[in-house]
Amino acid sequence: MVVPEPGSLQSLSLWIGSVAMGLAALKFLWDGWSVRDPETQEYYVITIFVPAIAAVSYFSMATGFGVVSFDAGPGMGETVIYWARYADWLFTTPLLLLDLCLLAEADRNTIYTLVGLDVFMIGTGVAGALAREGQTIRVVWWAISTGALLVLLYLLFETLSEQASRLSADRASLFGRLRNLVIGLWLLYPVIWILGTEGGVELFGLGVETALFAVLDVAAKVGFGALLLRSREVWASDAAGSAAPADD
Ligand code: RET
Repeated sequence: MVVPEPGSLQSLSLWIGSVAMGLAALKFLWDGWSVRDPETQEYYVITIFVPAIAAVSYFSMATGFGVVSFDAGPGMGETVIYWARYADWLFTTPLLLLDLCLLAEADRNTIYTLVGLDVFMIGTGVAGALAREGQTIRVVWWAISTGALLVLLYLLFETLSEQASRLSADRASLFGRLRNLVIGLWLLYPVIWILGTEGGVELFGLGVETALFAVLDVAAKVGFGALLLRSREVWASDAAGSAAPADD
């Protein structure tokens, strides 16, 4: 077990991440509590689980359970890996995609393809993170994972956007904003990974890397969720008898 040193940038980022995610989950839960319209509830159920899962993942990393240290082989040496992030991403990234797909009224095959690519991306990413065969093999895993990300983002941009263009102007525009947020933020993950300690380039250390991932995670989960749920009138407008918007 490798407990991040109390007071270090790593430890601070993880504790702040955990509290921020926990508070966001509670806020979304609070806002969604009185919702009765099933379609609206669907977005709340999905979106509440995203920060809730992240909160426990961050807690596990801050307390030393979600982190391992091992000899990663040639070009790497002793390496500290926060494996709990991948457990978090494995569940939360498909949930975020599901939100986008619901909003775009995507067909089932598009949903399966996106979720499949996403699980493939996180799966190959964790293989790279836990690889002990040295830096070259890690870079190969990274390239495979990044390939899946690029195809996934292309599908968001093409297929899903095409399906969203048939929606009302308001809904299509909200979809466009959320989609751009996803494309912009998700592309930064492989960059941090390869330039940081996982890829072995070590342009910055584990402290900076942990802080950068924390900022990205909060933006990609809480920023995304808040924007989606705040725009409830856009997707709940045609749902009969939908509850009044929550007080913010
Ligand atoms: C990894 C491994 C290296 C290659 C790629 C990766 C992509 C990760 C992504 C994560 C997104 C996480 C989100 C979390 C919070 O909500 C796994 C770093 C491509 C895109 C959005």
